[in-house]
Amino acid sequence: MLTAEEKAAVTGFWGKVDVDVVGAQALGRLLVVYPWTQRFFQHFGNLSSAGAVMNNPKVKAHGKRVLDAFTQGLKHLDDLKGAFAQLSGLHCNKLHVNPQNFRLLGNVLALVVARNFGGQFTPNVQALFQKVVAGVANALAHKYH
Ligand code: HEG
Repeated sequence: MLTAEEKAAVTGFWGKVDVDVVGAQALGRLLVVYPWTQRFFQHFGNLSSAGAVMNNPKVKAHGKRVLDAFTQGLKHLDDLKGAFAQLSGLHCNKLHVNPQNFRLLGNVLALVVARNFGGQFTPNVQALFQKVVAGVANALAHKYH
């Protein structure tokens, strides 16, 4: 999917990203901008307004968890399907998350990263990052049946 040089550019950039902050913001914004995604997180408590979502500690913690898994996946850019096979099965069989949502999250993530790391998120890295989030979304959707 990516050359060795491209992989180094993406992972080098990602190393500068504060995963806790970006994860919390990305999941929060997903829930605010695409409110139907809240149905999967009813048990997270107060999601009644944008402010409530963005400050919800469970949203923050889960955003970090999601991005930690995403970060792990970046170590396997040549085998994203293998890296995300188990999580794909879980999201399909147990969580029943529509895989379209992985693409939405990927887009929101790119926006949040651009906002927080604009200067370093050069057009070259942005293009590579788009490929990576698309690859991750694809891999997470792979075990759906
Ligand atoms: Mg998912 C749980 C990763 C997108 C809804 N997600 C999890 C877990 C991980 C994870 C690591 C914990 C699994 C476990 O319990 O062992 N999620 C993950 C990634 C991505 C993603 C890497 C995309 C990059 N998830 C995603 C999206 C939705 C969603 C888009 C819904 C809109 N995930 C979801 C739910 C749970 C997890 C509802 C269970 C949360 C809980 O009840 O604690």
